[in-house]
Amino acid sequence: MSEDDSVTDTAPRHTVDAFSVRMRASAGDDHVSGAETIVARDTAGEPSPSAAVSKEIASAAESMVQRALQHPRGDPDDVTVTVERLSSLPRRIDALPVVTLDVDGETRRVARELLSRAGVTDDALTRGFDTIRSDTAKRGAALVDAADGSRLDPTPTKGVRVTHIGTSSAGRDALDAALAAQDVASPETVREAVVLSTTVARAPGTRAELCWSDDPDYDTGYVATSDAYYRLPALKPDGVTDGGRAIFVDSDAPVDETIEHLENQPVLIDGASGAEKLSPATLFGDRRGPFWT
Ligand code: PML
Repeated sequence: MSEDDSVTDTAPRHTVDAFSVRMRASAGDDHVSGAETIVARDTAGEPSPSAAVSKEIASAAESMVQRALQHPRGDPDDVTVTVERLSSLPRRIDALPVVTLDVDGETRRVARELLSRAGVTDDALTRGFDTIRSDTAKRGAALVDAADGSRLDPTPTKGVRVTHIGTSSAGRDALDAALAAQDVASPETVREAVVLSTTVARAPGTRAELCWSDDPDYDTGYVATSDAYYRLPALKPDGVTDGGRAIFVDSDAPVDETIEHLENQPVLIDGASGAEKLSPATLFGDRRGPFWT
C-alpha cells in the first residue's frame, strides 16, 4: 500500500450530506428562544459538505443568532448554535393542510370537538389543557394517553422535544406561499409550528396535538390531527402566560418508538398541502349541531 492509499483509507467518509442546525438562547436559567432547521443536499455527491450546503448552514446559523438577539422575551446571555451531521437521510413529507377556523367566542369548544373527533376522550383532553396551563413540560411536549389521560413521557418535568426537523427550500416556499394567500400575520411562527405538528402527526402512535404559545401576546393556538393543522384564534385562556404542547397518543402505542421518532428521526417538509379559512359549521358539516350559525 502506498502512503497516498493509506491517507485515503483513513479519511472520514460521509454518505449523508444533511445537517441539523439548532439554536437555543437563555438568560440565566430562563429559556429565551429556540429554532431549528435541516439543511440537506438533494442529490448524492462528493465532497461533503458541498459548498452549497456549507453556505446554507452559515446563513441559517446567522439568522438564528439574529433572531435570538432580537427576541421580544428579552436579551439572552447565552446563545448556542449546534450544527450536527445527521446519521441518516431525512424522511421527506408534505406539510399538513393548514385550516384557519373562523371562530368567535367558542374556540375552546371547537378545540375539544376536534380532539374528540380524533379519538381523544374528555378526560384526556381536559388533562391536556391542564398540563399546558401548568408549569410542567415547559421545554418539551407532554405525551398524554388519548384514552385515560395519563402521562406517558418518562420525565414529565422535561417532556419530549421534537427535534431534527426543517423544510427544504421548495417546502418552505410552498408553505410560505400558502400562508401568504391566507394573509397569515406571523408566517414564520406558523410555518415552524406546521413543520413540528406534521412531524408529530406522522409519527407512529399519535392521534392529535394541542398547543398554544407561551408568548403572552400570541393567543392563536392549534389542534393538529392526521387530517390537518387547525388554527384556533384566541385559544389561549385569558391571563395565561404558560404555553406548550400536549401530544395525545394511543393507549397501545409503542411509546419508546414514538419518542424515538419525535426526538431523533430527521424529517424534512418538502411541500405544502394548501391553506384555507373555514367556519366550524362548514368543517363539521352539521347544520343542526352546536356549531351551526
Ligand atoms: C409555539 O410554537 O410557540 C406555538 C405557535 C403556535 C402557532 C399557532 C398559529 O398561529 O398557527
